[in-house]
Amino acid sequence: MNLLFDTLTATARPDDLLLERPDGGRDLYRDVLSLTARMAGALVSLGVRPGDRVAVQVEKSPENLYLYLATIRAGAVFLPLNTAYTLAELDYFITDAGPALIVCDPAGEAGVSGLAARIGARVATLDARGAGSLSDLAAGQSPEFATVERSAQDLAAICYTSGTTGRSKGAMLTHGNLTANACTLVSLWRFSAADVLIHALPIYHVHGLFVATNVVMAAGAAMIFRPKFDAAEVLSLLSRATVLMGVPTFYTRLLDQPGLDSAATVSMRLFISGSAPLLAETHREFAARTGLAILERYGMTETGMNTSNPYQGPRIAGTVGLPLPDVSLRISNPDTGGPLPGGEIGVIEVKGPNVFAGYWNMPEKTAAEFRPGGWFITGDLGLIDPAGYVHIVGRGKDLIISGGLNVYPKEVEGEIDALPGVIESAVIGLPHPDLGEGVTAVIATGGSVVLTETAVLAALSDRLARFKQPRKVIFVDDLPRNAMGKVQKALLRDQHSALYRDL
Ligand code: MLC
Ligand code: AMP
Repeated sequence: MNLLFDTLTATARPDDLLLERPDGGRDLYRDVLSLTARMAGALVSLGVRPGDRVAVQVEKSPENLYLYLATIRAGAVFLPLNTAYTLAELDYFITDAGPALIVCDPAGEAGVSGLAARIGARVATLDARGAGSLSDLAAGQSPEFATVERSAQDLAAICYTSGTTGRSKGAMLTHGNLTANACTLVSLWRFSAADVLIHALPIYHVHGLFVATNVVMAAGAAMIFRPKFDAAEVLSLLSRATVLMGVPTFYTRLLDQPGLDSAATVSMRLFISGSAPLLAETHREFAARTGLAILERYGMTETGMNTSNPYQGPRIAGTVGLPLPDVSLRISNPDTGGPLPGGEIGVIEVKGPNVFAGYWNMPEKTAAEFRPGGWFITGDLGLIDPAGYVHIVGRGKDLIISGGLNVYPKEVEGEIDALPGVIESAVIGLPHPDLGEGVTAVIATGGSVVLTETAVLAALSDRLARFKQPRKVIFVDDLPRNAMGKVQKALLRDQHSALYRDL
């Protein structure tokens, strides 16, 4: 058996709908079997063997999803990459992961081929409409494929997640991790074959790729598959759907739609939010407009989902709910790892079948992020209240979350500090009405200002993905430091907290 692929295709009947395509076409579960067979055949003909990595940086399309499923079916390891990454960023992931095959957009083929040649990888293409050399090759393959045997410990995916220091780390997710989390969520969130999910998230991160599609498929449910989030369009789709999964920005943008009310959401049974903190105010406004309480959950690339507000029972604004039934969660002293009594703030640690198998090629980093007994240190700060609900109160890690995407200040600071005229920089996240946090650079120039915001942003444009680039740049003579000489980011955040207030 192939644990993940079999789990994702076991529930539905062949004639059930899997997805409505962006052009209105309908793909049934039966099509999934033949399309992924052809795609898996194409992978094998390109030299992909079980255990090989298949790196994928392509626009969202049903074919991109089938490529994920075909990779799993062929026993290989899926490695999704944000489409916003520049070639400079891609270089690191490709070199680190050593994929056998890189699938990219035809527009990026020339650049990617240069990287691929260095490591001896093959290249195939797939565009936003699902066309390209990979689809051409798949079209000539058999609609039958002998699915490769895979069990719980085998790798299914590597998802890169940036580190607080140093370079990104590839979180190794196994068949067991993804299957356990999907099955737990199907039952907790009461998914059934009758559900229709509006899928408007990207599929290069765990939220859109695993939480959304694995849960839908494990339940034999359907999805309306959109290339990206558009609030007006999602509003118009609500009457044909039952569930939406999104980051908080989805909900603040939906609230800006005058048509969002209880009539518009009458067929919806569940709105789920995660990947970044949902403001209690957004939760309340949404409930007031629609009569429905958004269900907030908490997860990470390394762990999938860890906690969720209940399906039945109070969904409490500002909390991420209770640990999932098969996840153990504790709060520890960040320095010693010692247990803290209920109600005290410490670092959140988790353990369970959802927790990843370690970082690709980084045994020391892996060891450093686990406590004895297999507890994974999330780096998030939180507490457990008397009712057992987990509250996230901050981050021990220096991380900015913009529109649900993680930005590590150190990476941005490294690029800025290399620019002429910069003495040093501090990159901080400031409250942003649309993105949750806006990436902001504070640059010390020692008083001799020759740099402009435009020049800084232009210099970063081919170095960093757009979502990592500062929304605003502030120039100062010097950065504030504490007695230990450490830059006082909290002070900078306080000083500039209103920067985006009037957007
Ligand atoms: C796009 N841009 C962003 C951005 N997304 N900038 C900052 N932060 C973001 N998240 C850029 C665009 O390139 C564009 O650049 C400009 O901002 C405005 O674009 P937009 O049209 O307003 O953005 P849009 O395409 O609508 O995207 C916003 C978004 C999207 C929030 C809908 O980013 C999104 O779908 N986010 C979800 C991310 C996600 O799936 N996270 C899950 C990670 S998994 P320009 O140059 O044109 O101005 C995880 C674990 C867990 O965290 O628990 O789930
Ligand atoms: P990623 O590395 O992209 O997987 O991001 C995981 C991080 O997102 C977590 O460690 C948290 O800091 C944050 N996160 C995810 N869900 C929530 C949530 N509901 N509330 C607050 N933070 C969240």
